[in-house]
Amino acid sequence: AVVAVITSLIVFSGSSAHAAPAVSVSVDPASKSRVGTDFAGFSYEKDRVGARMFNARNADLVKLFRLLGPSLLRIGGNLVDMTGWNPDGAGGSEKEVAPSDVRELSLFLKATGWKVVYGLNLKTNTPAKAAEEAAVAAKVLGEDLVAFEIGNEPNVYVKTWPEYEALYTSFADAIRAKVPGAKFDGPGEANKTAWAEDFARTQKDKGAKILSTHQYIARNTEASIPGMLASNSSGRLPNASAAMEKAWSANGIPQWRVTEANNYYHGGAAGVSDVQAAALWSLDYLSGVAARRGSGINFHGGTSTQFPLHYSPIKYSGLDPVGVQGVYYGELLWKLAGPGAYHAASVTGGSDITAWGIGNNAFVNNKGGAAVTATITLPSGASKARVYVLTAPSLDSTAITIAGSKVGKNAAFTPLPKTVPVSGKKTKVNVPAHSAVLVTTG
Ligand code: BDP
Repeated sequence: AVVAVITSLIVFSGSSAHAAPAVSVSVDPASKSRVGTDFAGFSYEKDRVGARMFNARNADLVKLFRLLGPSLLRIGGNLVDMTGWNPDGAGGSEKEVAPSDVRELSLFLKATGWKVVYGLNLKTNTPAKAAEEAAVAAKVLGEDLVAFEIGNEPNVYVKTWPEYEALYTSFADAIRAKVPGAKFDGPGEANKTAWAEDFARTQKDKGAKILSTHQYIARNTEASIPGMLASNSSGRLPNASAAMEKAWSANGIPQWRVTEANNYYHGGAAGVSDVQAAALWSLDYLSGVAARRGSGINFHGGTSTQFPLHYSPIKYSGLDPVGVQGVYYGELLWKLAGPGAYHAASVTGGSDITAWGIGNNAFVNNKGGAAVTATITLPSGASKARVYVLTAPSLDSTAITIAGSKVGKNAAFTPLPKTVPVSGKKTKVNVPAHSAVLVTTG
């Protein structure tokens, strides 16, 4: 009788769970852009260099960077314009950066394989001092230096483009005089793109390599999971990506990039910025920037002396990582697919589902509350695929896993992706509610 009861329970649960709603995902074989290895990066405050957060002996941090990399670390934030440069300093101070701190950063970059965009103080500095620091940074960082960024979000303290152009030029000219061939990114406005066209047009022949913007959805007093998840389909983020694509493509500057971003500014909000919903949000944002032919996003994080950074991909106690949070998992799932060509995808059926491809790999991002069965048409054929599910018990949960594995504070990550058959270009996968799935064929 026990056996009969168990059997009927199994049969009952099998039929009541009936087939999850069917969704069709068709990945466009054509591609207009490429996802490089450094697409999903990080952004940190400048004072973290003086504090020596970036040192090759910080073994857990080195491993957490390596798991996502090699990628691009952007150093800047509000603290770039409050941190001094002391060519004779002993180093190890949050207040000022000294040459030995830059050497520590360089060893960290060597240990992780990452490169850096190095921010210089604009607001409380002189062109001569910025040029002195730039010369040391260029010498110490060598090939690992991608560009200098002059000031953080200058639109907050400079009113007009002509004023900014004059100020930027006085710094960039002084830097170029000391560092021939110096490369720059800019203008890096906060939540605006008004100066992007002007910057691309006027600076592309003067060493500007990256046309940049910084984007957040809104202030943290507005933080909500539904608002965050909706932010990739309308509003500031997609509008800014469209404007950046336009300014970049019309003016022949090598690339455009979101050199600093995260969900809600003023540090984000616990329970929104650091949970499963933030992982799904970061994936859609990465896809949105790739669709607009951007070269990547530097998600802001680490720690700040201004306020807690709840949105930080890596969580810290002092200078040491204690674990990873929502945005790190989003960046990691993204990284598991690349590098490769970016492919748009169409989705029929279901709600709150987005999809795209990188190379011959596909993402299905199910923000909705219902599990679905997705039939995916890949860009090309394959015989089998591996399925990585990024999931958590709920959208506001921090218990996030990818293919059954969490990421430890020491970057321990042991995913066990399931293998599924591919017939021609088609494969079928289950996508749980509030979860993202990556199907890889490589
Ligand atoms: C950006 C700043 C960064 C802050 C962030 C925030 O560049 O330093 O941490 O806002 O407010 O505008 O969270």
